[in-house]
Amino acid sequence: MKITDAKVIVTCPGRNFVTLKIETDEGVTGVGDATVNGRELAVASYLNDHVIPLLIGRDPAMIEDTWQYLYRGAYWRRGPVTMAAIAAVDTALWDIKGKIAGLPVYQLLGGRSREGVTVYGHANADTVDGVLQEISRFVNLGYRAVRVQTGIPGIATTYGVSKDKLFYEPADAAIPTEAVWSTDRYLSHVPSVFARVREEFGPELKLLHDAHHRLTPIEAARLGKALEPYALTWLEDPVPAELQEGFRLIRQHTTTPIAVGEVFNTIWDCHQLISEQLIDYIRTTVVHAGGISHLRRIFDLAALYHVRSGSHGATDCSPVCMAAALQVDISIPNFGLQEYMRHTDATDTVFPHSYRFEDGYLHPSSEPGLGVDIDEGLAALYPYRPAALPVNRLEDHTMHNW
Ligand code: CS2
Ligand code: MG
Repeated sequence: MKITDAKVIVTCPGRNFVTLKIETDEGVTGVGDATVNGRELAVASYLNDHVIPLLIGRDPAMIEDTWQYLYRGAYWRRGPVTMAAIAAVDTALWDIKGKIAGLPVYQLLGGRSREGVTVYGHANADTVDGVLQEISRFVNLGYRAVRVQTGIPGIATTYGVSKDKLFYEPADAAIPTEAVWSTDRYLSHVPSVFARVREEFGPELKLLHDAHHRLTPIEAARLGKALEPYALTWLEDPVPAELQEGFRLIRQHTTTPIAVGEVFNTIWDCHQLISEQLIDYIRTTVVHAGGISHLRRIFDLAALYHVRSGSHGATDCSPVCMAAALQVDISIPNFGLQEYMRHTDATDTVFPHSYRFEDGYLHPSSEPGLGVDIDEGLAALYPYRPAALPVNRLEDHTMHNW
């Protein structure tokens, strides 16, 4: 069997997505998500100019050799663009392998390890009362876990509080919009929000919170300690994670579990965090961390150190990424949680898929392959639209982390 062609499809059914479709001489095709929010065209070019010419004529069954070829052969290894391109190829080849075998990919990864994939939704609002309403909505939809994000008094807008409640698209302008941030206001407000949430919903509901890379380790330690009475499932991205040993300081002060990794793209980005047990959940996902093959390596390393998965699943992870992530989630032994930010109806129509939400779980497709495709005709109706993620400045205008 040979790869005969591959194409990059950029579409914008409400937000931009980049999808790789690989074709073979036996008519079997496979798809892979290559979307990096705000850098979509960079990945599209990397695929078109530096990857697809190398794929033509290769045996699609040689998934590992192709991964190693594209990784080691790049010379300039790692990084979000390179690894998203490799991820898309890897995912599409697993899709093809499943179709050839007549099996869903999870059967090639060792089969099911659980009935369903527990997911969490995003409850967010400007006010605490609004948050309580949103949490009720997700509980009534059957969610067992909810991420809680609120507005901060004295700050006009903040991460995670979206206009549209079912999905969240922060990349809202061609030139980054600028938000203002105050760590002091944030730290003095958030614990009171979780006190109200626990008072309203009791101890059972799994609660999560995303600090979105905005604190220093001692600030994160202070927040983690303040949140201990509310028993969060995880505090996410407390600090920018380039300094992996910086998490030792957080660990010294708080038992609030830590989740990190959505911006990581290789196992080396999280090796120290995992092997020193500085985190409790690793949030790497298919599209950003080298595809199904590399994600499995990360989760297998994590399993040695009691670290569970908690894969990123924001709106900018396409249904192709979600379909692939669920094939991994259902099979690994150390699954933790899967983020599930729903997509617009237009997106779901462009990407027909057979995973489904039921009773707080996502259930992966059992069709051969990944159980997702892209309708190229429909995709062509939604041309690319320049969109960048916001930037964040402190109140004195100093650049901060968004
Ligand atoms: C967030 C993401 O879902 C999350 O945990 O961190 O929404 C993130 O802000 C976006 O994926 C960025 O494109
Ligand atoms: Mg996050």
